[in-house]
Amino acid sequence: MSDDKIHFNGSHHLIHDFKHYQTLYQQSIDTPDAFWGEVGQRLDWFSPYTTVANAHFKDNHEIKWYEDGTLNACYNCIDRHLPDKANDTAITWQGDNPDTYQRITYQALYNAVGKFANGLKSLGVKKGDRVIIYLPMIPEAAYAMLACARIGAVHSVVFGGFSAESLASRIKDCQAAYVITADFSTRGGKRIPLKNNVNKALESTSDIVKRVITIYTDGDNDNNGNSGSNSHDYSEDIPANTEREIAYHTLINAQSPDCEPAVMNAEDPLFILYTSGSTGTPKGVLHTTGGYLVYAAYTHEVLFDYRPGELFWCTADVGWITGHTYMIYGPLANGANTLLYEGIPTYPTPARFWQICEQHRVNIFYTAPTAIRSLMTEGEQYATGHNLSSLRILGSVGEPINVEAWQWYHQHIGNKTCPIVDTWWQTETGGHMIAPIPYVWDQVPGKATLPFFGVKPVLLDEKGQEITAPDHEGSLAFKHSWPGQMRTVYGDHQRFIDTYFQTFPGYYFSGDGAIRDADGYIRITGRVDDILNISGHRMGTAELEDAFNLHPKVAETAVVGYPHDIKGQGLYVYATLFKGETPSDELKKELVAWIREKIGPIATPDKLHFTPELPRTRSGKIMRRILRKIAENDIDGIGDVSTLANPAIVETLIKTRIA
Ligand code: 6R9
Repeated sequence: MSDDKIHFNGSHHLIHDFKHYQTLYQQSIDTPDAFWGEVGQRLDWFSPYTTVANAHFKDNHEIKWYEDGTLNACYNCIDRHLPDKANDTAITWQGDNPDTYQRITYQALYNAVGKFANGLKSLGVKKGDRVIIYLPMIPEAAYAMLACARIGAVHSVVFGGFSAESLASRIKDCQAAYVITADFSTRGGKRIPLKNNVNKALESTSDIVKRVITIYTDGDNDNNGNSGSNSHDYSEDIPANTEREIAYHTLINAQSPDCEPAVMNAEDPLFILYTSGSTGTPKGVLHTTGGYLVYAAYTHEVLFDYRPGELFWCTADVGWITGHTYMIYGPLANGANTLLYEGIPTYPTPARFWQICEQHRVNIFYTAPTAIRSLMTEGEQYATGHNLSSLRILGSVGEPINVEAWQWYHQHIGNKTCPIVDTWWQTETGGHMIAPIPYVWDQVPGKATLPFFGVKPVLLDEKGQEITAPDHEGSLAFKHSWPGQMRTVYGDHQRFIDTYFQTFPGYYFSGDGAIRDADGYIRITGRVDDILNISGHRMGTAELEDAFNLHPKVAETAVVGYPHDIKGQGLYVYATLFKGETPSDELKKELVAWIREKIGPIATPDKLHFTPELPRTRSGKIMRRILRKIAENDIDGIGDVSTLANPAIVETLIKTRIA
């Protein structure tokens, strides 16, 4: 069945029309080496590659692209633009405070990154060392990532909303001897202490972490691109171990801005980013240098139709893959002007996003459906009160966009003239996989539509057979590698194989379900595994349950998602207690505080349901399907429960369901 399509007037600067896309797409599938060999030329290589793809979805599951080429990601994001763009803005930084912003030119970026890189070197950071970056959305977050890339250190950015314990587990997993942080994060007018979390994390990682670099943020960002007075007396804030601690401004003060970029092999690691899986602790998704950067830059240019001089704003936090690929690496590799916003969508008012779009004349705006839905409930008057005429392209990422949110975005933000690029991809894929190329084909609200070049999606049935008939839902998998694909789970290649290639041998399995219409347009239906997507944040139910179960009063938990108007999915937690413990509002509060400390505020349950037991099969397996139905209030959908070991509990759960 085909839906009504929406047409946007305009033309793409690279892809002339649909036929052109089809021709290029076919080439990219039939002759990937030729196709990606040419695309790879968009980067500057120190020594050229002579091979392109060497990737296997079987046997050793080794994925290599451009494997004998050498390059440096930071050089590609900065140095090579200097001859033409030294005085062009690379980063437009907008502070949480509406009066505070900076325009950082490519030259200023070069200087800041070079000093930081030399500073890191002076502390002993070497090629291959892991560096944890735990920072708010300040320019130094970009400097830190690029400085690592410059010297070949492997950064791992940890989202500032994660707790001390989450931070510690990541430090341990990748054995990071260096941590870069800030005293505070400022969001919505409030200062949230970050360094305190680092101090707490250090209690269990002091044998691993050698140096901690702290950026003191108070009042040192002004509107002239001058960041960093050195007036802060940091001695009072710093706990005992002064040998380990160093203030950022002290570190970079006397450094030269010139730092020779390290010569990296295309397959040398660029970064590790932790993401939730359906089992166990978060996985360290490893991306390497050459393929990732080619893919980031190319998808950024094609899918946003990015043109020189335009201002591109991706609202994601730097702690997520979207912040890596479409706030930092993609745009800067393309010599773009990329906007970094420190604050939240609703401060000082729900007009903030639109006020920033107007103030800085944003051309391309990329955000998550959850943000659109929450601003939608505030009313369109916040948007209509601003001049949004600079906007040309809109984007969506992180979760399926519902038709209502799509229409609101289209009408009130895009003035019905801006294509909406609904981009489906994952931390693991490095960049966009399925999304409409703006102007090149007509769109259907809620459909990510067609694959990007080189991407061969298939829908598989339970037996692993490819579904070719239209309008049948299946598991979304991919037949061939693409340059931006993750290479391994850091330190655990077997986990990489088990997670992504075991369900359907020979394919990369995404964990998502999808349905394809007669035009080949794909609509993503959501995760088919035990991963939740709360406000576009990925969370594994197993990881959450493990954290709850550590609480001394909790015997067992089962965490499921249910449809939530704004967050997409809400978090419903069923908990059983140890004998002698009684459910109470007090205990509820205790458990909420517990999970916020174990994982972070993003894991705060929406509903917490105490129950004497969980429904189980005779073999003892928790019946999550039933728990999901109850959470969704789909009581009719529960079906037959007579085969359960304890069928009576279902009735009790329905009666005590948290509405
Ligand atoms: C980039 C990012 C990945 C999961 C993915 C899927 C969901 C992302 C989507 C989407 C429908 C879209 N997802 N984009 N679902 N439409 N346009 O979000 O990475 O945090 O790893 O999440 O997010 O379920 O599998 P990540």
